[in-house]
This record gives sequence, C-alpha cells and structure tokens, in this order.
Amino acid sequence: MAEPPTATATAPRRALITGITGQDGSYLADLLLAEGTEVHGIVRRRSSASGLWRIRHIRDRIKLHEADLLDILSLISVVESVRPHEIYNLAAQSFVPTSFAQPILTAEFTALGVTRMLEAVRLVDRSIAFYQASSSEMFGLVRESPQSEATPFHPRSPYGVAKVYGHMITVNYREAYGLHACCGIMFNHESPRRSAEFVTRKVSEGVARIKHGKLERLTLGNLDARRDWGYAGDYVRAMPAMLRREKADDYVIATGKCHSIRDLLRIAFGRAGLEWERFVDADPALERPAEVDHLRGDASKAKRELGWEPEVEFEQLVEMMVDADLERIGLKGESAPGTDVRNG
Ligand code: NDP
Ligand code: GDR
Repeated sequence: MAEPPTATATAPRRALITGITGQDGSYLADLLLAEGTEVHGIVRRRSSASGLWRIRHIRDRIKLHEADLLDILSLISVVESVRPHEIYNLAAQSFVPTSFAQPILTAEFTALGVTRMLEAVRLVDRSIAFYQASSSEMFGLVRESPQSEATPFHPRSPYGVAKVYGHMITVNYREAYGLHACCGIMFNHESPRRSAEFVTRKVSEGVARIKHGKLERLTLGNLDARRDWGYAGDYVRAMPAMLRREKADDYVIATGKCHSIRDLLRIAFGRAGLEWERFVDADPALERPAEVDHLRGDASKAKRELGWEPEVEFEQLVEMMVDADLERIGLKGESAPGTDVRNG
C-alpha cells in the first residue's frame, strides 16, 4: 500500500473539495486558502465557464480537476493524483423540488455519489479524512424539537432520503473500515452566493427587481414553512473544525432559531422600504408533494466540542442578501442571477 499523505512544515495540507463551484464549496475554498491549505476542486464537464462565477475571484489560486460523481473511475483518478489529506464531499443535486422531478438522478448524485467517493478513499488511501455534507432535511417530519444528533430521521423528499443514505454509508465506512469520516448535519444556510431558486435568494432577488422596476410581483409556494437559517460563511468554519479532531464524529450545525417565510419577507421587503403584502402571491402549484414544515437545530455538541458558534444573525443575513442583489441588479440591469461574487 502507498504511503499515507502527511502535512509537514514544507509540504502544506492539501484539501480536495467536490462541489467547489457551489455556494458552500466557494466559501470553504476561501477559508482553506486563507489558512494556507492547498485547495483542489472537482468540477464536472461543462460547455461554458459561466458556472464558475463563485470561484472566479480565486481561480488562479486553486487547482480544478474534471470528474463526475457518476463516474467512479474519474473520482479514483483525481484522488490518486491529488493525494489530499482531506476530502470535503459537498457535491450533490441539492434542490428539493428537483428531487421530486428527478428522483433517480438525485439518488445517483446525492446518495450513490457518496459511496463512490468513499470507495475512492478506501481504495487509494484510508488515511484521508472525509467530510460528508449531511442535511437537516433528514429530520423531515420532525420527531422532536429542536433536532440534535440523536433525533430519528424521517425524510420527506427523494433528496432527504438520498441524504439519509449518504449519511449512513459514511457512518458505515467509519465503523467498517475505520475511515476518519465525519458528517456535518447542516441546517439551511444562505448567502449572496446562494443559487436563485432557493427561497431566501428568490426573495432577495425578487425584492431587488421589484425595487428597480423590473418585476411587478413575486410568486412563492408554502408561506407557512419555518426554517433555522444561518449564514454559509459561518457554517463552512465547522467543516474543517470537525474533520481535524482526533475522533471522527457527526455534528448538528444550526443557529437554534426558527423563522417563517413571512419573517423573511417582512425583513427583505422592509430593507428596500416596501411592504411585502402588496407584492407577494402564494401559488399552491409551487408547494411540494410532501413538505418539511419546520426545522430548528440543537448545535450544543458543536459548541461544546468544536467551539463553533454562528456569528451572523438572521436579520443581518437577509439584509446582506437584499443589499447585494439591490446593488447587482441596479448596476447591471437584468443580468443572469447570481453572477457577481463581490458581495459574497
Ligand atoms: P449547491 O447546489 O450550491 O452546489 C452543489 C455542487 O455540487 C455544485 O458545485 C455542483 O456542480 C456539484 N455537483 C452536482 N452534481 C455533481 C456531479 N454529478 N458531479 C460533480 N459535481 C456535482 O449546494 P450548496 O453549496 O448549498 O450545498 C453543499 C452541500 O451541502 C450539498 O451536498 C447540499 O446538499 C448540502 N447541504 C446544503 C445546505 C444548505 O443550506 N446550503 C444544508 C445542508 C446540506 P455544478 O456547478 O456543476 O452544478
Ligand atoms: P430547503 O430550501 O428545501 O429547505 O433545502 P428552500 O429554500 O428551497 O425551501 C425552504 C422552504 O421554503 C418554502 N418555499 C419555497 N421554496 C422555494 N425554493 N421556492 C419558493 O418559491 C418557495 N415558497 C415557499 C419551501 O416549501 C421550504 O419549506 C435547502 C437546500 O439547501 C438543501 O440542499 C439543504 O439540505 C436544506 O436546505 C437544509
């Protein structure tokens, strides 16, 4: 067997991020670069470079490798050539409504993709530390509140089911093969780099377009949903923190505070001096076949063992997102959503 990789004074730590082009991947890359880690990322083949907008500002400081969660040989080949100390498996089909429309593809990416990454680690070098992006969607129809590491899972979407699989297979490889594998059970986290289809960004962008006279009304689905929303920049700090502990374990990452879609609307429209009730419609066609009504996380284990705490409050987060979209749309007019990282 080949020598396991070790970081030394002369050879810096190497990290490999799947999903580096996504919201969390880009913030995690910023964080790891800032501490001096050599950052590698997996990207899937694309026909244009526009999907790289979140990492454009660090493009010359990271190394990108072409591979796909569907193709295990491509994953093994990248792990073999990079020989990372740490792998952060953030890639997934991450949008819940798409998981109802494409349940099989979601399972291939979000569930089996995890096994493919774990197999690459098992085959190439078992000493590589492995982080899996687990989700509060696993709690779904919640059995208790707030939800902790001990709360039973009851997922409510093909995405949630796929995440339960990804979570349990990671735990299994830790127990069966002794891999240093951790799962961060993260509650919703948002930012100006959030994709435009998720509700927070849909609202912040909608507010900005209404304010600039480019949209008349905003149509949403279930206005009664409640979530524990935090800031992505805070949440990525928990990833290396848990992965670098001596004992691999799983941690809930959350703010512990729950807000409604109506709270989100009130703060977001209020930031632009607008009353949300005058501009928002609810369309039952946008509701999900099965909904997760409310989520609130208990991150006391992360606080105790990792010293992790969120810094950005919900109101600050919403205002940060609205301000970023007001500026972007004001400056650029009707440009493609989320193509500017200056405010991220
Ligand atoms: P995004 O949707 O922003 O990013 C997903 C990433 O996965 C993108 O880089 C995407 O690449 C990549 N990807 C998708 N399919 C493949 C594939 N077949 N092969 C290679 N790469 C692929 O997600 P987030 O950054 O918000 O979330 C990161 C992870 O954390 C996800 O696993 C998500 O499910 C999970 N999570 C997120 C939470 C949140 O609130 N943000 C909360 C809990 C968990 P491309 O650019 O090519 O599309
Ligand atoms: P979620 O995030 O499904 O929790 O998954 P999303 O922002 O899509 O939905 C949150 C809640 O808002 C309600 N909602 C709407 N949602 C969207 N997208 N669009 C609407 O118009 C709308 N109207 C109301 C939804 O019904 C839902 O209750 C996110 C993703 O990042 C996952 O990958 C991650 O695992 C979980 O968070 C934790």
